[in-house]
Amino acid sequence: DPAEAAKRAAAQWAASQIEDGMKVGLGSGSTSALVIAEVGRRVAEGMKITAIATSLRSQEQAESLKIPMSNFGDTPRLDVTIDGADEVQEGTLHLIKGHGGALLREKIVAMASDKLLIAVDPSKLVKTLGSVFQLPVEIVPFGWETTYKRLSDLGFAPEMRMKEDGTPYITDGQHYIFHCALPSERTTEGNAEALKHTVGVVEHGLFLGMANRVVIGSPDGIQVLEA
Ligand code: DER
Repeated sequence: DPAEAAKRAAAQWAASQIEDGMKVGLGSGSTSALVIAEVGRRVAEGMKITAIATSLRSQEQAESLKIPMSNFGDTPRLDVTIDGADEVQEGTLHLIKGHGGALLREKIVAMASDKLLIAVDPSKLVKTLGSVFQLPVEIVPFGWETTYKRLSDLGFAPEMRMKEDGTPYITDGQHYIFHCALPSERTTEGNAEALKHTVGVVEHGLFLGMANRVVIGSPDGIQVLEA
């Protein structure tokens, strides 16, 4: 499967950027799972790192691989976080993240990191954000109907993310996720601001100006984009 090979190439290169003694943020999603597997292999060979995960699922995978885990009480800053993305905008390296449901912890961990390295397959590169994916937005469950209305009135056309059983998806942080459109009447930054200032919104999946490097895997190698 060429997409799998591309993800694997990106993940392995990203994991190779980790140096002994580093404090590392571990991302969420299928590409990050390949990164964590590679990090686990290197830890088994003697690499010394401490890590903080961006989701319970990534935490469980890392612990199963005996990757030493820490927390922000003991480790307030990280040297690098390696994560995936749903969309990477060519040129700006702005990201849409969150389709793995982990955007809140991903953004908190990314903000505590000196460097953010994103590993993707080529399908994630877009010219305009929102062209392939809608934007995930994390919402407080209490009064979600009122937040839904506020976001609708702002043109975001929110849709509740549901589980197979027909109940709302619940994040690690015990919140809901709305999938939103990006109204063209505002700039990307304008939409990010409007979301952040909407009561009931916890966080959104626009990671603007946060990625330092993006590694794009392909079946015959990798390409690295620098911010
Ligand atoms: O939720 C996220 O931002 C994750 O990084 C995820 O969406 C990336 O997806 P992947 O499974 O294609 O790596």
